Amino acid sequence: MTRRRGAALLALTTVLALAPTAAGAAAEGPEQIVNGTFGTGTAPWWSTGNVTLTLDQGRLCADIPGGTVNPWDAIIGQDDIALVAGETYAYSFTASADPAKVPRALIQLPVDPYTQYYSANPQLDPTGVDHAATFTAPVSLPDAQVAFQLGGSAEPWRFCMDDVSLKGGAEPEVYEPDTGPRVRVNMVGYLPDGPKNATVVTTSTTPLEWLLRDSSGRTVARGSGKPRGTDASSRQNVQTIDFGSYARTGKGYTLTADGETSRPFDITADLYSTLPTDALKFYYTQRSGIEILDSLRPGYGRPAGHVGVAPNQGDVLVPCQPGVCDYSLNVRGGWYDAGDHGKYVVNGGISVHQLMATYERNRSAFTDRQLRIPESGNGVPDVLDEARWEQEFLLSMQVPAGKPLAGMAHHKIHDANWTGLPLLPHLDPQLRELHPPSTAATLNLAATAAQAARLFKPYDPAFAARNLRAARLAWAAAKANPTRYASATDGVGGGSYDDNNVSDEFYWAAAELYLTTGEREYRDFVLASPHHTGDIWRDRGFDWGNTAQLGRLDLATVPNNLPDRARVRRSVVEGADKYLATQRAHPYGMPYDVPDYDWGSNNLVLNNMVVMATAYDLTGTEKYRRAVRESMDYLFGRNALNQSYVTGYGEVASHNQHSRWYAHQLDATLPNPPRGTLAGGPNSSIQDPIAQRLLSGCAPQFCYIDDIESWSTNELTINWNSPLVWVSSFLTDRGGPRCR
Ligand code: 9MR
Repeated sequence: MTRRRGAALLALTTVLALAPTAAGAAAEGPEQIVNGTFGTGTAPWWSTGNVTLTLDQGRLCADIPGGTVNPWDAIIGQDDIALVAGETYAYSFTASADPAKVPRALIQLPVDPYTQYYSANPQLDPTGVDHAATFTAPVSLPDAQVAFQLGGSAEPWRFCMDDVSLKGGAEPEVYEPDTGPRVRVNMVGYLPDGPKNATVVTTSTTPLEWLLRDSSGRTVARGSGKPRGTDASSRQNVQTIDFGSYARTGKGYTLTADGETSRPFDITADLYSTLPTDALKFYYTQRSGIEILDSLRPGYGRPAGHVGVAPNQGDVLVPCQPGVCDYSLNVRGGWYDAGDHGKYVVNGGISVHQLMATYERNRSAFTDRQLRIPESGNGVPDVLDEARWEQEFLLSMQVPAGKPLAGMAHHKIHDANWTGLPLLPHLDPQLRELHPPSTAATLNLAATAAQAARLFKPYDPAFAARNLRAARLAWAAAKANPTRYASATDGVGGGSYDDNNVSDEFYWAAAELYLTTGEREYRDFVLASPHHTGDIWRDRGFDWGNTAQLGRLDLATVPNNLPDRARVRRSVVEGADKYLATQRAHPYGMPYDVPDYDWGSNNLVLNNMVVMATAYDLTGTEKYRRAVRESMDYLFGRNALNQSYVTGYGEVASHNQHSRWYAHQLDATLPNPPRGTLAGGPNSSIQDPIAQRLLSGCAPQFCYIDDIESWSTNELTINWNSPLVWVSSFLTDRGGPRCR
């Protein structure tokens, strides 16, 4: 935690003076930092050659040069710090930056792979801030390194620090999320004719009485809760409340049980009316290669990123990684994947597919001028314009004719090294590189280009034809190179998106090519694929690495002449029945129940909802629509953390998602993510340092923190907003089932 100097410092000092024997203080270990107060010069602190250490009024100060690329291009550090595994340390320092900067404060392994045991991005300003935190060392090490990484700034600046201290014997930081009232509801609200369920965290095992009150406090309904025992996903004893018989619209209802009153919610038919456009608008501000106009997105305007203007080194003429190819490609445009500046064909594929699929499901809901994007007014539905921005990028990643592996697609393009936060796209100084072509990327291109070919045909036949040519070429190239897998170790400067089984991508691509062309080759491939008949409805849902479901869903819903089409349609309903059963058994009403939550669990919840929604479209059976509606409650607050995972929706909602440009938490001049941005959500594996520090041992639903540093639980991503787009469009659909 970091505090401004001044009043806060005084308060901190006073507390320590009044409570010298507080818990933890008695066992305080010896000081591990040598000369952290700079009373005896600057030794043993060291710096990189471009930084000269000086003493200034009893502090260590240094002028940090501008124009460096990486955070580690300018470092001040101290070596040989002993750490003991399992020991909890109190780490603190005061530091200033003029002008204000966000450097990296690390305690780490001093050699490659520089494993970080503590990492923070303190926001420093000219007056100085106090930084204090505890962490538990995961390993014993005689020679850990305390480092301040100060590089990566275009302009020079001055850094000063004092009172650097590291002491063992600290009490582990106990992180208690503020979960508010124990009655958990969909904070946004409920549909008048929809299901209405809530969950109460309680010690009671006998049915609790509940009261529904309107905004004037009048009780309008009452009933008894249903004891549900201990929920494994939260390790809480819970009861559920079903108040679905109440259907009168209104604002500011509350639900009371066990002496607790829920956050207020509405009952209204237009509950989700703004969600489809908000979720879709997310994509414009993720765009690379184009200026984001403040006139279209007030507060979000920014210069074009990666258009070959320094300090950017891309994306107009991007070379391959050394030894991968002898050409450069213009891969300008597309969407940034997430909070990083990478662009990945596999993940771009499912994202653009789901946007196009949302349109394909219900074309009438999508119009021109709907999203306020630069293309609005061109006569094409805005959702297709937005999809085209990505699809053009995917096409540009195809290996050109005459080159080795022509027709395949490069797996990804991103920075040669990871960059720090915050960093606006146009300020990214890193070298951009194309990574080797992969079969998975090639099949993502084949699938989306085939789909684009049929959807763009009425608007731009030339673009449609270009897509179809690219899709056929990609298909043939993938068939010729069926096992070129992206490497799991290719994760420096960008995510690896590795996948060693591409039989599902083959199936999806064949399905899209068949739906567009009706040709025998693709039909035969579909019919022979094990994914065509196997049970592909995983408990964990589908995602960028599991794409057979995309093919199956489209074969069930997009008109075609498959001989076994009725069976395909039935199979989707079977998948939906499975998720429905999961939801019924789950006291938080989730259609996702696994012992350990995956990275981006919220998108898996949403994708399971897509399957149930499609079953409604196929059958018109109300229980599937109800199941989708109830699942939304989880995302909007009926959960263990009592929060919404969509920015701007619900009284308490994620808003500090990990992003280099919506980095308001680190730099108050930058915005939070736009309304309608989905957070990845609880992730049992908690891979990032802040989650490891604060959430260790978490029950699945608690493995989440709305902090910008938590890239493994709280990122935003194009493939997580895409099922939100699909589902929210379904939820606002007034036309009844779509594909009967
Ligand atoms: O969403 C991806 C998740 O399924 C993987 O397990 C994880 C590790 O490879 O990567 C996630 O994707 C990240 C990507 O690698 C880089 N951009 C941000 C993505 C979301 O965190």
